[in-house]
Amino acid sequence: MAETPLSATLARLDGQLFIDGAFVAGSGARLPVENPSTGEVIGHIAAADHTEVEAAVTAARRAFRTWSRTLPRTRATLLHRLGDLIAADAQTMAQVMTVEQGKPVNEAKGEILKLAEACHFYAEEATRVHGEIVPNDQPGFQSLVVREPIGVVGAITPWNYPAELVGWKLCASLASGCTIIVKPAELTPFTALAIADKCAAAGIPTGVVNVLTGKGSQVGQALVEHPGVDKIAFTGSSAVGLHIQQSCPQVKRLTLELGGNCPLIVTASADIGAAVKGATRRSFRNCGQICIAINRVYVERSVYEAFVSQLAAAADALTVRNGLEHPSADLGAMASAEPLGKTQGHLADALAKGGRLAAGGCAPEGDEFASGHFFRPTVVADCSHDMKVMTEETFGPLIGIMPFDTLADATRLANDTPYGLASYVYARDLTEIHQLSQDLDYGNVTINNVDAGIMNAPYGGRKQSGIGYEHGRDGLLEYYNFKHVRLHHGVGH
Ligand code: TAP
Repeated sequence: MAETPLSATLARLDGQLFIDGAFVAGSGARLPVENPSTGEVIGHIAAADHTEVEAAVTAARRAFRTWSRTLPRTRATLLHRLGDLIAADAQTMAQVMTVEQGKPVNEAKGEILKLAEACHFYAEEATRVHGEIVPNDQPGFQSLVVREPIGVVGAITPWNYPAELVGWKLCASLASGCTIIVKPAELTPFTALAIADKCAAAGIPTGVVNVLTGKGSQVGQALVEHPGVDKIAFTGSSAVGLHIQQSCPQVKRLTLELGGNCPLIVTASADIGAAVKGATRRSFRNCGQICIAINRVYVERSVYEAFVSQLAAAADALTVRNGLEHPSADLGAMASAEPLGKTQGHLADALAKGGRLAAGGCAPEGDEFASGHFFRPTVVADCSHDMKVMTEETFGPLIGIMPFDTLADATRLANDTPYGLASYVYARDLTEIHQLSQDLDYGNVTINNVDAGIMNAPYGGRKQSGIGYEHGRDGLLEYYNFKHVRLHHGVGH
């Protein structure tokens, strides 16, 4: 078969680790990586062993000495170059993502281009981080508060956004002067390795960026426990986030971006068409495998049936296809059998407890779908809070809906969760809007839109959804320590 840019890229990255500026064939066990649309093995990752983890940490520590002192302007130039190289190769990088993760190529390309944008955003922020001069209580003293990069970052990432969730940590590290070791999800290693390839091409100095593949419980855990890693930047499930926090043997900086169970409230004052459009996008994009996916909807009773029927029709209209062969499909395959099984379980639970199936509920029919992890976008109405779909993160193309009578009821139900990542409101009444933006106990509240994560605003969760922020100036500051320099100069005595 003729070699394509996709097959050439996969062949080049197969079984590789990226340590100290070079790709090296890993010496540990090979683990297969499957295309979730077909079940075909597209390559293997090497499970990094103890020696390889040590080599990456040593390289990152050594590189930190010079990278942390490199002028911000120089780091910014390299980040801009990285953004340009990623954008220039977006099509092939998107195809790599599609064959390991399942999302359609056009959606994957959008993610790659957002990664390129993040490089440019952080490049500009890099030159604007400044300290403070703090008033003193005696004459003759000056207090400077300076910001210094933390050190070596261990970045542990999930499979749902294989480029952006690596990218935010990578860009913040590069901008701040930290060095980084990325441990991507086992399901989606090749996107991370392709990003490392671009870092090398951009001229980012050796050792500043490293990628170790392998199992989270071994390679990820080794980074968590390593005294040479100064900060863990983790995105993933709340269970693993808690485990990382509890198993870290040294005091270490942590940012934990964890799971969600995100509600949407639609009041009778809302533009129902806009609410349906927003719910369709934020529930089913990437097959619902988004930490900020709308999992559950509370609709004021007078507009409840209209909302249910319009959302069901919108869900039925979405196309589900193999995302490599059909780049513009709405949904591709789910990333693996695990989220698909959880989705089916939550659906069965809801239907057994009295939920009404309004759309979907099964895999699409046809040979194209026989070997992949496909599922139709699914809407269940008449739900209650004894159902998993309303109380647990499904992480699949399933949404539960229930009616409410008072705003206080809707708010109570929306906050009835250990999570606090994102919440959504559609309403046009100004009092309702102010009330809900005040009362919803979430790190993100979006009103009459469903895009919580913009690059220049802090993005993070509360409660079991995490600690710390990514994006924006606040996200970048997570990669710095403060230092107070109190200087006695004697002037003014
Ligand atoms: P997890 O199972 O938690 O895995 C995330 C990463 O942690 C993977 O790289 C995994 O490696 C690694 N890992 C597993 N056990 C580990 C351990 N003991 N020590 C160190 N690392 C370990 O999550 P997932 O299933 O990939 O992703 C879905 C979850 O991520 C959802 O809950 C979703 O809400 C959350 N998420 C949150 C956000 C934000 S911004 N809050 C964004 C996206 C996703 P392996 O792949 O090898 O298991």
